[in-house]
Amino acid sequence: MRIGCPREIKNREYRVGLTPESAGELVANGHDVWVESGAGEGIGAFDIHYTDRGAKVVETAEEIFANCEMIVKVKEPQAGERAMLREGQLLYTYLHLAPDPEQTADLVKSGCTAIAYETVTGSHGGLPLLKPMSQVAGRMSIQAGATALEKANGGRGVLLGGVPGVMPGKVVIIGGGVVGFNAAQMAAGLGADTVIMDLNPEVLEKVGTHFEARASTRFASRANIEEAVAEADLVVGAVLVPGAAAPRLVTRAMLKTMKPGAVLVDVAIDQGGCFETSHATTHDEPTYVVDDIVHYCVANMPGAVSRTSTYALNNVTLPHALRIANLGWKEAMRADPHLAEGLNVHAGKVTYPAVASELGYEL
Ligand code: PYR
Repeated sequence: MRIGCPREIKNREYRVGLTPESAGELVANGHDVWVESGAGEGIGAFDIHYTDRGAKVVETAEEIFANCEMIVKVKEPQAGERAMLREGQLLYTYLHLAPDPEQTADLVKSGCTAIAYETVTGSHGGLPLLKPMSQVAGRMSIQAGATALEKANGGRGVLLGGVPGVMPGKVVIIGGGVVGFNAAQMAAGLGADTVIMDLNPEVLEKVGTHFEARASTRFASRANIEEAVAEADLVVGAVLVPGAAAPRLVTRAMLKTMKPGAVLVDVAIDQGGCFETSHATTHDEPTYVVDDIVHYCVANMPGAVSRTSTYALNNVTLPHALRIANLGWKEAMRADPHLAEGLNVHAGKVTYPAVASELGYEL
């Protein structure tokens, strides 16, 4: 199979779909790998690193989209990339279609077969192709929030860990899954007063047992969220309903009860965001203020730590990429129903139930 890896073009997206090592693994399995010149520069991988591993470097994304059977990326295809997708072409990347009707319509129109990393499931449960980026984003949410809390950045001038004689900041993390757990590790590690909220008693028990006295847990009822948010210096939105739009758990009315200069970091923004006042921002302009509350809603947080993120991502995407390339996507999905869960669009139809119901497509 000929596999193509274009340069990512989303704002400040420095990750790349294939590391040189992954490209080399595909080549060793008998496949042709075409990489756009400069695609790996954001992780310190140059064209020579790819050619050394047997990949071919081409000058433009157009050549890749025109000639490759499978396109491996990181972020959802941007409008210009979507216009180059062809009938029968395989797209393997993050998509986040539920909150993105335009992208969905373009993929349907293109006739391509689109596999979304974020809906592939795992034999031990969970979403293994989303997990490493959730770990990265969860960990980053605390450093992003800590920066936004600095007075010069619009925040209330609070140091999360405090200092001897001065109380630490209060971090409220809504969602105790992978993002929330990793956020809590960083917040508790800094010495912040950390609260993890979730609706699932088993999740509360698991995080409670893990963190013991270093963080507290609280049931995420509406009343409890209202109370916790009003006391917080930093709120991290870490909820996920697989493949579907995130529920809006913090309303605009709640902002009025918060401390001026407090910060919201919405890690669920890829799925539409879990704060009513969230809208996606970029690494160039990561924050905006609503009702005196600083919002950080960067949709591709892991892109900023591109090297760590790309290697973590390739660890989980490469095994499936190899199987798809070796067996063809249909056989690979027959052999592995967890991979089949990744199919979001095929031959002009939306195939993922949560996306179809969110956007009004027939399955
Ligand atoms: C990202 O890491 O950017 C995702 O879309 C999960």
